[in-house]
Amino acid sequence: MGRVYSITSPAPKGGISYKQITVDYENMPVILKPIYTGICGTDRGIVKGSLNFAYCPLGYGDLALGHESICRVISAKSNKYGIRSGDIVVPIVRRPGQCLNCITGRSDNCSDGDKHEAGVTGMHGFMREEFGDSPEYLLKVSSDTMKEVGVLTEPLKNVEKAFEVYDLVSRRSISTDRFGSLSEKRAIIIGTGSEAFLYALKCRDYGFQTLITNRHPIDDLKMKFLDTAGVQFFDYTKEHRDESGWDLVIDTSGDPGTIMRFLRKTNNNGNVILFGTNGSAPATGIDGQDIDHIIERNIFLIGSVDGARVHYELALKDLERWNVQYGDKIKSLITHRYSPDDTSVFTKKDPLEIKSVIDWSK
Ligand code: DN4
Ligand code: BGC
Ligand code: ZN
Ligand code: ZN
Repeated sequence: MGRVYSITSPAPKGGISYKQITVDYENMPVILKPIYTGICGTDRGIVKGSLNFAYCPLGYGDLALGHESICRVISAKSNKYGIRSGDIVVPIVRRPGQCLNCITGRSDNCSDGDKHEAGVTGMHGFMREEFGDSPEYLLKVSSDTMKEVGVLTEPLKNVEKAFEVYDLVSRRSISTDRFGSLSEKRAIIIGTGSEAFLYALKCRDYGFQTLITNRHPIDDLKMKFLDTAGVQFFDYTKEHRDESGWDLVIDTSGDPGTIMRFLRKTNNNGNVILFGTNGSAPATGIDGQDIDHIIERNIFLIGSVDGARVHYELALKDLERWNVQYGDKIKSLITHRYSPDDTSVFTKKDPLEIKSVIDWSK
């Protein structure tokens, strides 16, 4: 069975444990061994007990964690998806229920909530020495160069999905500038975690003037990375860079007060993507003027979660392209590598972290 990161009673109690839980997988058609599993705000939120939507699989009092991973196929029964022993794959997190969106391949837009997510909602995750899966939920990674940065496929697929929604809603008006581009349009990303960095790269691909902000300064390594990508950082508690307003606001903090601060400076026909989730964030006040501002300026609020297979595919393509465009820099997004024996990564976040991964070869 080997090592499994699991937690008991995800919410409201929370708390990481490191024990052997028995999950039968031997009869599954594909057996996988993780190469890397990534850690993000969702894992830490579950461990802290602040994500009330997390729950254990039916019949279990524990949940094996892990939804971001890149794995080696140890063995595979013959299948029509071309998954073979030795392949490198990224497993899909969300598993469909019975609603129309789910049965048509868009469980990211599940209509009744009756889906499951590995390591999050009712399904054991990938932070296990070995686990089993069905081939239809595995995405083959063809190039060996993606073995490392491929672990970013899962977090990036969320960004791809959010931009699919952005593409749809931004068509309601002319969203480009006088040159027909976005070079005079301004995007702001709230938060400086791994998802925020991926959003920043995507905003640059779109051609936005891209800024990223937090309530404290960030270290030189992060600054250097942002500099390479042409993204500006500012600490909003010290500086104001909102004189000409925002055309796109992307929140990864989940903090209502901070969201409102930037929403109040959103331009006509602006879009606000709400992405960060933090059930323990404090309440904030919204008054009539805020509502008027949203209405009179045609501001569109987008809530976006998860992504479908198509977004995993887009994410892989973007990572391959960025790997060429930014060279080794893209690898530097993975700042920390932990041994599976070290559970501290779930409760502490090193200020220098962009993406922490567990290296299962350790
Ligand atoms: P993360 O690394 O915890 O990033 C959150 C960022 O927000 C950190 O840089 C925080 O800074 C920053 N932050 C917190 N409060 C504030 C504030 N008041 N003002 C400015 N910045 C603030 O998490 P992540 O990058 O892995 O994910 C971002 C969020 O998206 C998390 O809440 C996830 O649960 C959520 N998420 C949603 C989806 C989805 O909808 C997918 C993946 C993640 P500091 O506290 O670290 O200094 O599909
Ligand atoms: C995952 C998504 C998932 C979301 C909410 C995120 O960390 O990337 O696939 O839908 O958490 O559970
Ligand atoms: Zn994640
Ligand atoms: Zn559904």
